[in-house]
Order: sequence, then structure tokens, then C-alpha cells
Amino acid sequence: MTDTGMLRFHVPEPEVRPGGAPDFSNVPIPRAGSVPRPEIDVDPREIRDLAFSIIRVLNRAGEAVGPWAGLLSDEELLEGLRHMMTLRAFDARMQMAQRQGKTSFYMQHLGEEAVSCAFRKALAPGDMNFPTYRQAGLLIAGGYPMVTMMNQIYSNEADPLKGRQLPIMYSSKEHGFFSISGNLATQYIQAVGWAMASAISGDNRIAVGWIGDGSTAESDFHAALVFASTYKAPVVLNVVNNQWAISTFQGIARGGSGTFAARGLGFGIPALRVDGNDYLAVHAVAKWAIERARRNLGPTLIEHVTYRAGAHSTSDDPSAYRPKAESDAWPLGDPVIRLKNHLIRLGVWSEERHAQAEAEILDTVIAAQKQAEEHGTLHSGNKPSTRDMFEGVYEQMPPHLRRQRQQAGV
Ligand SMILES: Cc1ncc(C[n+]2csc(CCOP(=O)(O)OP(=O)(O)O)c2C)c(N)n1
Ligand SMILES: [Mg+2]
Repeated sequence: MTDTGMLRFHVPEPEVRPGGAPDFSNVPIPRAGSVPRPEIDVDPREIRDLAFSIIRVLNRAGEAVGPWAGLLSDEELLEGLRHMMTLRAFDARMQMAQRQGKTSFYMQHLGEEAVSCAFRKALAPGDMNFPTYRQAGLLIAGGYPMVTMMNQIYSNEADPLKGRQLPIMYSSKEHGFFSISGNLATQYIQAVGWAMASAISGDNRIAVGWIGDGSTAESDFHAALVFASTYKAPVVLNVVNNQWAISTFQGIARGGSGTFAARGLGFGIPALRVDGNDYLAVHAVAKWAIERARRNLGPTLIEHVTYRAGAHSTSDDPSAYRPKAESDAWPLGDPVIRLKNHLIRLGVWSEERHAQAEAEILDTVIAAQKQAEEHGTLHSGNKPSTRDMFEGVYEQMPPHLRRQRQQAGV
């Protein structure tokens, strides 16, 4: 029968609100190793189902199984574990530093460490990321100095960005980390443009775009897919689906498409979903997509299925909008523990060595923090000069800025 009642529209609701029992029964989790690995030059039409599955390598027993396994040596896996543990320790210290008033703001990666750490190891020198604020693993795994990151967080006299960016909005051309934009999604279309420019100039460096689930609702996301697909730009487009966009659950931005990866299908872009808490799976899928881009086979959309275990930022309290125990109920587990268990299973790691590494890493992070604090924190030490605020954007300063600088007396 036709509904002839009053018109209405639909507002999606999360399965559960604070006080309720966490429920992820609507998230189907395929067995590790069960999703095939297509040839690099596969016709996107043949792999449409990969936009609705989840590529996984590590099983519950900590074994690496299936066609996406076997790319990394024990040494590389141990290094990967160290990177994720370093990022976690770095986050914990900087979170505390914010509570101590040493910086105004911080954003953690808790639960999402595998995504950026593993992806970074699949890139080549010179490739350029267009990240958001939750991919510091790209820097940590790329060997960028923690002290420099902390100087930026503290906006101190050694901050390479001279206090002009919000804390954690790093920038490093040398490390393939484009300046982070606080205006979400603008970086996605920039990544496609950079990739096209790289091709125009006959280069072999590819670009990588990063975006959160919530930010895919921005029109820049869709414009980026139009340009990437039409021009088959050498770019990898990542969507980090950590289930939340501050207090908004992922169902709002996803709408009726079933998955975020499925957004790529209408554009003819190959789209894969990967277990974002599985270091080996993220790395294997990243390699696949990066090779496609490098071989002029065009863009790939990757949805990293993960969970933001911490607060959105130091200005957020998740207990206001989701059950406290939701992160414990997340079916894909913790990326650090899963890789640790795999390495123990391989016989190259142990609980004792893990505890020892944790202590060593904490010492290294604290040493870096001491060094950074010698250059000052938010409320101590020397600051970058006010004059710096006017520099670094225009080659020739426009008259209105010159006037403002004079008014500021610097
Ligand atoms: C254009 C724009 N709109 C809104 C905001 C405010 N804002 C900052 S983070 C955020 C949530 C983004 O969620 P998501 O994209 O899922 O990334 P996540 O924080 O989960 O990593 C919002 C709405 C912004 N910075 N820019
Ligand atoms: Mg999100």
C-alpha cells in the first residue's frame, strides 16, 4: 500500500546509547584469510564484493593466514610493533601534558595505531600523504623525531610551524606529510590534485589521501572521487572508519550505502575494506593499492574498519554519547595486542620482552619530552615571535597583512 500520510524523513540512530549494552552484532566479521587477493590489474567490476567484506590476516589464534599474508619478515613485524607501542606511549604522555596545562589540545590514536603505522611501511620515499589529525603513525613509523612533534604540540620556540597551527597539526615535506588542514576533507581533493601534478611532471611519486568516516559527508570527498576516477589519478584514498565522528555515529555519514568503501563503486574505483586493527592486513592492502597507483592503474579506495577507543580529543567526553564498555566489545580487538600475540606465536617475542620494551619505549618518550620542554611549553619559555604569524604564506605579503603587522607593532 502507498503511504499517503504526512511526509517524514529518516534519522539513523546508533544501536545503543549510554547506559545500554554495547552491541556490534550488526558488524559482520569474515574469517581471517577468507577474502581473496585479486591481481593488481583486476577489472574493478570483478571485485565489487570486496567493498562489503573485510580483508583480515591475523586470526584469533594469532596466526597469519590466507592470500594477503606473508609479506613482512619477523624483523619488520617487530619494528611495526615498536612503532605502534611508541605511538601509544607518545599519546599517553601528550594527553597527560595537556591535562598539566603544557599544551592547549591533544588528539589520541588509541585503538587505531595499526592504520597509519602499517600504511607508512608500504610507501616509498617521496610519496606524499594528505593526512588528518589521527595519522601521526605516518611520522613515527617514518622516523620523524618525536621531539619535533612535541615542540609543535607545545608551540614552543623550536616549533617548526612557529605556533601557527593547532597542536598536533604537523607538517613535513621531507617526511611526506602535507600540512594538516583543520577544515576537514579539503585535503582529499588536494591529494588527487597533487597526484595529477606528479603525473604531469613525469614523476613516480604517488599521493595518499586520508579522511575520517564522518568527514566523508563533506562535498570535497565526493569531488575528490570524481577527479580521481575520471583522470585515473595515481592516488590511494583512505577512509578511516573508527565508528564515530565526535558524538555522531558512522551511520549518519554512511547513509544507505552499506559501507564507506561502497562509495567508490559508483565511480568505478576499486574499493576494499580492511581490518584496521590488523597490522599485517593494513600493510598488505596498502601495498596492493600503492602498486596499482604506481603502475598507472588508477586510484583505490580503502576503508579501514577500526574503533576510536579513546576520546575524540582532549575537549571530548565520550561517556555522554556511547556506552563506557563499547570499546571492550569491539570485535576486531586491539592492534598492539594482536601483533604482540602473533609475534609470540612466531616464537620471536614474549610477554617479558614486551613488558621490557614498553618500559624502554616509555623512557625514550620521556627523554624526548624533557628535551622538548627545554624549549618551553604553552605557558613557559620563549615563544615564536608574533612577526612569524605574518610570514610563510605569501611570497610577497599583501598590503592588508602588511597593515595588520604594523598595527600589531612587530
Ligand atoms: C569542515 C569541518 N566541519 C566540522 C569540523 C569540526 N570537527 C572536527 S573533527 C570532527 C569529527 C570528524 O570525524 P571523522 O571524520 O569521523 O574523524 P575522526 O575524528 O573520527 O578521526 C568534526 C565534526 C571541522 N573541523 N571541519
Ligand atoms: Mg571517525
